[in-house]
Amino acid sequence: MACPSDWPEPIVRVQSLSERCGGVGRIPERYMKPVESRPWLTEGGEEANIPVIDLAEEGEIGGRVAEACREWGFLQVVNHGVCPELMEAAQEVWRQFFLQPMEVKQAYANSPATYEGYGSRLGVEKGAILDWSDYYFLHYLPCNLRDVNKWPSLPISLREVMDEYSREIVRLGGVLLKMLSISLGLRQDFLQNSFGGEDVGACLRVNYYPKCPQPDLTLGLSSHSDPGGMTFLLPDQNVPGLQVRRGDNWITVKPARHAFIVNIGDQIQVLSNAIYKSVEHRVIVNSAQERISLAYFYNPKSDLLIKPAKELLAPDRPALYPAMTFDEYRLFIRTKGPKGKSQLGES
Ligand SMILES: O=C(O)CCC(=O)C(=O)O
Repeated sequence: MACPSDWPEPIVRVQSLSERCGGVGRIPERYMKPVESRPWLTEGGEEANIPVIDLAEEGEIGGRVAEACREWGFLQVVNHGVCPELMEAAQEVWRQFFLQPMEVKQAYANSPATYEGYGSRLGVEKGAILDWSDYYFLHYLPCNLRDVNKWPSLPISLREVMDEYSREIVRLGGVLLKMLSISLGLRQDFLQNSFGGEDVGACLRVNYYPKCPQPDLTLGLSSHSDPGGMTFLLPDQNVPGLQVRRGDNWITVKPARHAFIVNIGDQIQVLSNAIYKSVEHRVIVNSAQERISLAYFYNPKSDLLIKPAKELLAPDRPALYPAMTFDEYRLFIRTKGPKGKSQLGES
């Protein structure tokens, strides 16, 4: 199975739809979710928030990291060593990119063959109900997939800022993998080695959620779990939107200042034999403000077999997943688009 080289229908930029309706009116039917998937924006917000972990804290944080990964599949890390100015610059260059005229962005229009570039849909199912967002997708690692000519050339500082930002995310990925290995009772280099050592994958999706005149009928990004290893999300500091599933509820994340929101992806759920959970999340939109987030996916080398760690198996805890490469695995989401956790056999 391979991804088709073109979209099944002409691409419509959500930003153009949003600008055309000027914040009032109706959204096209293609963006209206079935009633059971719509967000309930008027409900009293849950007070809970995902755990915040201070990486500079003295003493034992492993227990709290383990609890967050078991119970939430999500945590926020602060004092992670990435300079706040760099985080702000990364947000700002992408804001400037999306504010440019459509012709400039169109030069980077993507296709489902690799998804690299400027996009407006995930999945290639004809007639699918779409999400209220545009995005930009690019590869950083492995080096042979990195082609900076496919990164926007404007604003002028974007490539330099994103190169530095990417290096920092890869460094932080190593720190977190070590922490997760230890907290699972494995050798500290276990997860890094399972991911391919130095040969990990790293790619970025910058999500742009335009203002939406009927936010209660649609979603910026449908419920999904991340197919890869681990995600480092730089949320919009000013506009909430990310919701994490907690049983039958959706918790709206309140980002801590200059935090990264880190979530466990499906590959770590597999490697940990479901001790750590890759949890569904989704994004709501609003009629007052657009929102930008940077989701950096830190992934295993794509042709390595990923399977539950034998150290975590026992007669009463047999392997829950078959061995599979990440290449085979991610084809599911690239063809079907975001669909809960159905790729892990969970409904
Ligand atoms: O925009 C967000 O807050 C979340 C984005 C996300 O879940 C994704 O890009 O996979």
